[in-house]
Amino acid sequence: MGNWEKLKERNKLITEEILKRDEFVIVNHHDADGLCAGAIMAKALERKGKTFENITVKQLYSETIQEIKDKGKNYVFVDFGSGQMDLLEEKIKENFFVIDHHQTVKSDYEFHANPFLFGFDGGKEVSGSGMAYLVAKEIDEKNLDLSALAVVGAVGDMQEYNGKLEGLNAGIVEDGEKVKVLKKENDLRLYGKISRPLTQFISFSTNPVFPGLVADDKASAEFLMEKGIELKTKEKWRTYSDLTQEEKKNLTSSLIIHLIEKGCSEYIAGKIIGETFTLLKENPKSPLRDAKEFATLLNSCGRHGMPKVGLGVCMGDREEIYQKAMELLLEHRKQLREGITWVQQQGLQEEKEFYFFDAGENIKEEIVGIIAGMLYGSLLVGQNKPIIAFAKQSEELIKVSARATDNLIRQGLNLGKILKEICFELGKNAEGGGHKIAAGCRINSEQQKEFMKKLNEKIAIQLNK
Ligand SMILES: [Mn+2]
Repeated sequence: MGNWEKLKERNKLITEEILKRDEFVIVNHHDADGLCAGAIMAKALERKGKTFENITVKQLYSETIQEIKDKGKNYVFVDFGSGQMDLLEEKIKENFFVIDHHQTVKSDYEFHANPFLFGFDGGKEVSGSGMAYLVAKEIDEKNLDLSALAVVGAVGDMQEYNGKLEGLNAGIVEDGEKVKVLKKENDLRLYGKISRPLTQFISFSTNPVFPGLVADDKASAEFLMEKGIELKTKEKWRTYSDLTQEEKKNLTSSLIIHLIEKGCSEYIAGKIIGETFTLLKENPKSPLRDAKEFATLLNSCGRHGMPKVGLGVCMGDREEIYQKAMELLLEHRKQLREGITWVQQQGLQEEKEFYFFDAGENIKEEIVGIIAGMLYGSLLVGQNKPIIAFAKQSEELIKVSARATDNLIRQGLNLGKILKEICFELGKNAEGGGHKIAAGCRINSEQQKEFMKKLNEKIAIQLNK
């Protein structure tokens, strides 16, 4: 069990120190959670009249720290930093704060907030943006409205184990309900409830993929009509959000039955229902209304080199920057579909202890991890081994993304720890780490074979084989 008093004490200490200082550089990760964390920190500082700038980076590699270390006076690292405490202390001395939820290296540094230091599980109880939110709440009670962004970050980091947000995340949801920025419901958890016509809602679904209906609008339309669900009202295509309660129930149970009939386990099929989070201040027709779609929109910005667009949306722009984000969202969905299709055509390869695919230059390194995660929903792979994805990062470097299932974690798997260890053993430019269930690193191209060999060994040890 986590010690909330001690974590709160740490957040207070950080808050007091932040309020004494000015001229901040907020350094955040480029995924949805990182952007939300960066925006929460920015809002909290802005509301206190502090000056700041945001820097978004793909990863906190040692040369990244070197590059940014003279950009400002005080640094707040959000959604990463815990795995690099030694480097930060060496290069930035005491002019920095780390607010993170990834697994941490040993450090006694004072201005470091991380759930693992206080007995909470940063893999599922709180995200990077959740941690930033808890500090923002210490900075000012008025910041309760930022809980909506913290929930977007948690959903973006896929923290809804067993279909719901638990632990510190659940408290953040309560804050959001209290100040009426959030509504929690039990509902279907597919992407595009607001933004996609019903047929595409089913045929485009990648998490999970519906066998026999995937990428087939005609089959999806027939499936819907068989269930008595009208596709159109007058001339307008209906979306899931347009359906009556009765129709929603009917569609949900039909989809679950369809998955089970096609050989999907009841556990996986059941996962399409769970908690969903509505952002009450957003336009009902906007993808920002749903936390999952908001997170996908942010990933589209950050992971495709446009983090400023994502941050702009988080900070409140609903005009030009928002329009740009909507364009990026379309492109992102297209690249994910192409990536999944590519892996489906190539087939996954199987090692003793893991599945893998090597995308080379066929899938961008920024989204290869998302695609690896989606594969568990695709029925292409069993749930019994982690999935490893390789993609080319540069001439010399390969990006590695690793994903696992809840079940493997319960059996003792810890991908973040394994990748960190292997990188340490490989040396050279190999660096990485992360969560038990999702982690990443980079290695030199010629290290790939050795990497796979070590990976087989270490997974077997953790799973007691
Ligand atoms: Mn995160």
